[in-house]
Amino acid sequence: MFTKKRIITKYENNPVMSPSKMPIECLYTFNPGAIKYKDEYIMMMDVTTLDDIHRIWIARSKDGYNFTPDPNPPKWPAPDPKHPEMNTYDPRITKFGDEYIILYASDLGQNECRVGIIKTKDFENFERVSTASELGNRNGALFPEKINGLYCRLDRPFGNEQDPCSMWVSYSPDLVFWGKSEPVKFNGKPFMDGFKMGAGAVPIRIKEGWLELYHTVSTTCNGFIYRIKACILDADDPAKIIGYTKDFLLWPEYDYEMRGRVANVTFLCNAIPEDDGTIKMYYGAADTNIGLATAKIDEIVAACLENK
Ligand code: BMA
Repeated sequence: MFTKKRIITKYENNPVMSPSKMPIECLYTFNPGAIKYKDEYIMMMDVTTLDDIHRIWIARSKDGYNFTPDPNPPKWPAPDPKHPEMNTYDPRITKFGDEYIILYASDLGQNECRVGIIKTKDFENFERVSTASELGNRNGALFPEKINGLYCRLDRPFGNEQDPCSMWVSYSPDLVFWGKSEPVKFNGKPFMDGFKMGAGAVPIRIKEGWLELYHTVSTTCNGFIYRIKACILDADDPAKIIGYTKDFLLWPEYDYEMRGRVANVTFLCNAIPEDDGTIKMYYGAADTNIGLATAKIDEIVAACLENK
């Protein structure tokens, strides 16, 4: 059956953030981690400065639609000298107890990437947790609670960005040492959706397990297209997919999503649950802008359960 209507609605005044809204000249503003903190929406964006370095920069909003970037980027905790980093991007924010733990891509170049981990209590002061794990990993998304006594994250081990790679689950006793890694599976087999795929949003606890909005990449004659789908992961064994959406939920269709640093990209790092059962998604568009999209959690869950 064909889905009759789209589940995700894009905000009519998108994009909510673009390079022209920044207090400095910059190349791109995209792929934010996003969360509600006190009475504000916080976005930790990838702001690529004129030297082509990807830096994390915070923007804040009272209403979730109008964002004001901070005058300066946050003071970023120094990396371990053994694992220097140049670019920092794709931050995913997890509220864990009274702390916010941020997993991000820490790289020295496109194919030299690790998952870096920092934390904050106030989005003003940040502290390093671990410089980074093993080389050749990205798209780290920490679950908001321990699973079977261990920290748990989604990640995406990869060799070369041009090669197929998929979503894995890894565990840690201390957020520093990671192991027990295994690919996410559907019906007992490693799950692959598209040419390559990886975590999008930090998983959200629902009664059926964990809702995960992931990115899936298709190839075309003109390059990759990044689109968003969703799956439900088992509550106690998150390497097990219970069901996933057959249809794409979010895809590039407007100019601000189709033209920019990398054309045809919609990319997600967090989805923010609201009290009315909806989620807000601040998504990167063409690696250049940030759009806002909303959806009802129940409708996404139902679409996942149609395909078990
Ligand atoms: C991925 C990440 C994202 C980016 C996407 C498309 O590998 O680097 O930051 O949005 O590629 O370029």
